[in-house]
Amino acid sequence: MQPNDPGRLRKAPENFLDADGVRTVWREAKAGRRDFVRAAFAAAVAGAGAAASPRAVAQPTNPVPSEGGDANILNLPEHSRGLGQPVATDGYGKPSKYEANVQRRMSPGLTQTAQASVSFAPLQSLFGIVTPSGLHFERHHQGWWDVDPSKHRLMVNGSDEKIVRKPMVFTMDEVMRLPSVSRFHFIECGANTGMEWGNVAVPTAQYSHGMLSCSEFTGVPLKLLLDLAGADYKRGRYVLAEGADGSSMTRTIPMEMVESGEVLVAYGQNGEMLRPENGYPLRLVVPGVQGVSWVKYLRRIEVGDKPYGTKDEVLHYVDLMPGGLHRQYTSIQECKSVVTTPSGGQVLLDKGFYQITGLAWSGRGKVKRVDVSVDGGRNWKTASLSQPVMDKCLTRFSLPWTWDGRPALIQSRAMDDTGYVQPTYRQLRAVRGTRSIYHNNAIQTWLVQESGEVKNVQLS
Ligand SMILES: Nc1nc2c(c(=O)[nH]1)N[C@H]1C(S)=C(S)[C@@H](COP(=O)(O)O)O[C@H]1N2
Ligand SMILES: [Mo]
Repeated sequence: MQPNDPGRLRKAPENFLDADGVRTVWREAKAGRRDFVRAAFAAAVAGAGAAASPRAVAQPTNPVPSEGGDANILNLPEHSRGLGQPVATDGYGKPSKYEANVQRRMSPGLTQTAQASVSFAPLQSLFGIVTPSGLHFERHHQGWWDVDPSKHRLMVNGSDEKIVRKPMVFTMDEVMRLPSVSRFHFIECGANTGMEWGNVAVPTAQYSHGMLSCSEFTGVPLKLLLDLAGADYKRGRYVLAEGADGSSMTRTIPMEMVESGEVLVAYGQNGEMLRPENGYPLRLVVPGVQGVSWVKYLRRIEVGDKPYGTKDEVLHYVDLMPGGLHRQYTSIQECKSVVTTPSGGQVLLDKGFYQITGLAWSGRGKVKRVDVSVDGGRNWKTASLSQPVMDKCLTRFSLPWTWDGRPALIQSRAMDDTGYVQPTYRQLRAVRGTRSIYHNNAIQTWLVQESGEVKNVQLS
């Protein structure tokens, strides 16, 4: 479609604000001030350099230069006249300085400590489905390490001598000599969107949904390592994965997942080695399963005949249900989606054309369909899905929309190839109550106000 009335959009405030600015947005969002975005933008415009300011983003594109002319097209800029820079000799490329505010960020809404342990990916600033490695979200239970790969070892053993006949210790070189596969998968922390359970309207998609990332992972199927070590798949129905950091991160993985060939012992992420924050030099990739099972700095796999019931399974990552029951061992990330544009913190500057776009995913398979509503779920239109649509991977959806300038309630609702449909908050709370932290996959609503400002709201 050829949009002949292009609407103009300001990006989320994170793109323009420094850390202090983000904290201000947060405080004002929490205080419920309707005009917090406007205030933040005033500050941002005053503070930012010309090229990075929202004004630059909002430049109208006139077919004919207006009276007096647009200096930016009439005058040859310096970079068209002089000699550019020689090849970048610092050995590793960086984003443009004008993109410096596209950052993963700690949530100013969480308790700030010297040892911050979560950062969120800036979903509202990203295109396609792959998260650049430097913007991948982080969650560290005991801080991150840059582990020396020449000293790193992976041990494969059994809970007794018979369950793994030939326990083995692999060096990185040995792991990397084996036949490898590369696959695109999302990773989502089970606590992603956790604050919304308590109806805390975090201001942007970064903080509501940013414990989510997607990469091409390269590694060896765990099944291959277990085969080499002579695992007994009749008795050995579970594996325990252990990380080499101080958090004693240990999780039970059912053997069916391993036998399917999906679980990877990965060293590659987006074409290069894993980043230290993401588990360098080795991490487990458990497609569809909540992030905590993707053990980083992976150093040991034990095969056993029953679930291990480790601290991160019985004490943590447990959901309090209505009636006081605890829900345990819920590891799969159910079908979910979020609109990233327009999303909280962004501002629509004009009526007219916008491309509504966002991300959908399911821990059970492929995204089959995404519907989008601009009236809070009364009417739905089916969005188009960008190809390829992959298994347990982020899927980009989009729908053209003409904003008439009146308030709109924007939602997306994903369905996966099992037929499961993403629930509303009302449906989710009817089953799960209000006291959970984990596994919130409810439909997200963004309110576009008449002013064009977009806010995080929940429909009851
Ligand atoms: N060894 C180890 N593995 C770990 C963790 C950890 O703290 N230590 N955190 C887990 C949690 S809770 C999540 S959500 C993911 C986060 O992965 P990322 O930091 O690469 O985004 O790693 C998981 N694996
Ligand atoms: Mo997590």
